[in-house]
Amino acid sequence: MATENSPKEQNIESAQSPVVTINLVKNTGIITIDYAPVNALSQAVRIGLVHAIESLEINDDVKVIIIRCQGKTFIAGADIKEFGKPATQPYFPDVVNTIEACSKPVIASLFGTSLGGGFEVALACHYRIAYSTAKVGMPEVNLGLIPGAGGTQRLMRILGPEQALEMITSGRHISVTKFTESNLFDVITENDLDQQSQIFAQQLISDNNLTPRRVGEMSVNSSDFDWQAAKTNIIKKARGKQAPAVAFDVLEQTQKMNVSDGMAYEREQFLKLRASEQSAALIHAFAAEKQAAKLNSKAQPVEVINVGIIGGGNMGSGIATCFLTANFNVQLIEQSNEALEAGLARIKNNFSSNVKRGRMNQSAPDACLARLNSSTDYQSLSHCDLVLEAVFENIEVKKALFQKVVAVCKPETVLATNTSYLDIDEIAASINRPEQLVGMHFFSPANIMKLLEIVKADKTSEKVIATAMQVGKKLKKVSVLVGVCFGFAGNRMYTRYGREVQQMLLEGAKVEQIDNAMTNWGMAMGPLAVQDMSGIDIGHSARSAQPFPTHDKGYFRAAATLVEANRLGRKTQAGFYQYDENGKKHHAAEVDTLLFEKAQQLGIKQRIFSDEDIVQRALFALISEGLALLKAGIVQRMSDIDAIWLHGYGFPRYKGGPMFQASQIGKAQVEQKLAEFREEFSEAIWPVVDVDLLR
Ligand code: T1G
Repeated sequence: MATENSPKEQNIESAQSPVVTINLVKNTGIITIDYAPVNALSQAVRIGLVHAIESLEINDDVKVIIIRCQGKTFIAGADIKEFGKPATQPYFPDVVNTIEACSKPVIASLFGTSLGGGFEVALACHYRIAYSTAKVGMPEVNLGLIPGAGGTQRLMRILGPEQALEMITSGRHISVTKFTESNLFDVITENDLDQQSQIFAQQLISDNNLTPRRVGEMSVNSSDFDWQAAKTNIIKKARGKQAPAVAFDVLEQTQKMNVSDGMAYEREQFLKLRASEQSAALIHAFAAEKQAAKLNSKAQPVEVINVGIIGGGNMGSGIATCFLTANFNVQLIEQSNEALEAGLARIKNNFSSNVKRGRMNQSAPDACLARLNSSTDYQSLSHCDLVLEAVFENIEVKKALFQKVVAVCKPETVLATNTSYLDIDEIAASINRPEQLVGMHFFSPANIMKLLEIVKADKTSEKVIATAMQVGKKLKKVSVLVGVCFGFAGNRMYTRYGREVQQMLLEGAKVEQIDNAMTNWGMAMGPLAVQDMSGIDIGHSARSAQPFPTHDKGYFRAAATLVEANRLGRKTQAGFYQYDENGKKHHAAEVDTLLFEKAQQLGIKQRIFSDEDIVQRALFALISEGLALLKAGIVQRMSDIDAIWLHGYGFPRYKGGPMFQASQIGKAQVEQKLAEFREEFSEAIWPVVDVDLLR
């Protein structure tokens, strides 16, 4: 936060590090960290900080020290780019201890997001001043870690074990204004932060209040805290993640220790987690998301302000909700006034549910809805920079619709289709500006799911791709660029995964066994419960529009059998499971019989499955299809597939994604397992793939 009052009076010395500088202003030594993009604690920053503290400590002109940052945020944590490399000195806990041990008061000036190691620096300072919009958090659990430089110790001392555990095990970023009841911040200000920090420093000097106030010297007040209840709750919420339970253990074990013993225990546990597969997977997931947003081209996006959305059904209204939330103006189009009313009602309902679930504050929907217009007339799209269709999946309907759109829109309007399976090249070929058409494939519910596949058709221009990616970023989606094929990247892999699940049902695996094996492994939902939820007939009719693969006699026959028996899923209270009037699912004996009979009829041999057999079949189907997609250039990079699976299909983040799993298993073993499946089920079903693409 560079302001007019940024300290620039007297540069007393240039620090050893180019990213940390020291200035002297009226007996305050001001340390400025300037390391874009987020002032992460790289080795250069750590060296600079230690040097700055040490040199200001021995400078007799300095009475108080302020640590501040340049750019858009205070320190956002350890430098994730250094993870996986050998640790370098000065080690971060030593840096933090040097700050706390300083004999002169040190003030931290917080703005933006002070996270992880950044928040630990602030906790080691003797005073904390925060800008009112600042947030703080310990997001280490999201990387499979716990705070590694005294964060567990100092936070527990300031906030008590309950709040500290909540922050550390949830990883949430919390507004500083939520801490007005605690001693975490000395000042929370809406005024110029540098000026306020200076005023605070001058007050300390004029009061001669120059003895550092160290959090590390406080004791922990945990007398009436119910550790056992907290543990049960944390383990339940962790759903397979290790780090929250380790964080709990560290706080519980160290509550009576002094800070240095507590930090030693914390460090020991931190280093164990650093070496864990879960942490590697979660760090991979973080990098995969950032990487997915990067395009190879230098094309500049066009600015999008006005967005037309055609179709106000579940998908269209969800998409409209996203755009409105992200400050775009939306023009909603429907075929009739009744359909329009229903679409508007869905959008309003999405906003009410956002408020109800605490995702939005009470007044936010009104501002969003004020940017929404609606019409049945395509002419009202004439001013739109982007027009996106979300009508039902019929290529002729979509082609006719885009004819009407191009007749009224500007030549530079970006045209987007939200199809899940249709051939975008064919739609593009039907209009006179194919370079303007792109796929923007949202996942249902569109206002909740983070994934957005940006589909590049043959003729889509780079500018249009860049625009779609930028729009995705503004919508706060994880946008991944993919090419055209049946189902694009995500649904093509999902089809392969579903195929194996269906096949296993015919080979004798039971519905509950498959779902439990997959959810115990970490998938958010079992694949068969998912099908019941979305409607078994939906996938069935999409598949029926394609030629049936003649080499594959069991191809989705389980689903077809259920559709024939009118077991369509939750909507008929009968699918792979039976549903009671409260929507609770139960075993469906009829399904066992139907599937057994179908298997007999098809001549498919029955076998006993272990949970591991089930997981391996499903996972290797994903790996195999992922490698095929990479080879065909449908995705740019292996990690893009992981980003897709983490955000669109409930793949456990702590397992990194299917391709990360493949890398962990290793090329040789992947090759061998795929060969075994090929041997058993034929090359047509388990084709040869290029395992060398694995990194
Ligand atoms: N290290 C290195 N680079 C980082 C980074 C970090 N910690 N955080 C963000 N970046 C890069 C990011 O890759 C991107 O780069 C750019 O900054 C902008 O990010 C010892 C163990 C800070 C809230 O987990 O939550 O401290 O893609 O696009 O939406 O206990 O990034 O432009 O090349 O996300 O404004 C704890 C993770 C580490 C913070 C900014 N810290 N980062 O969000 O921009 S562990 C974190 C974030 C730790 C100690 C431990 C967000 C953000 P590029 P962005 P944004």
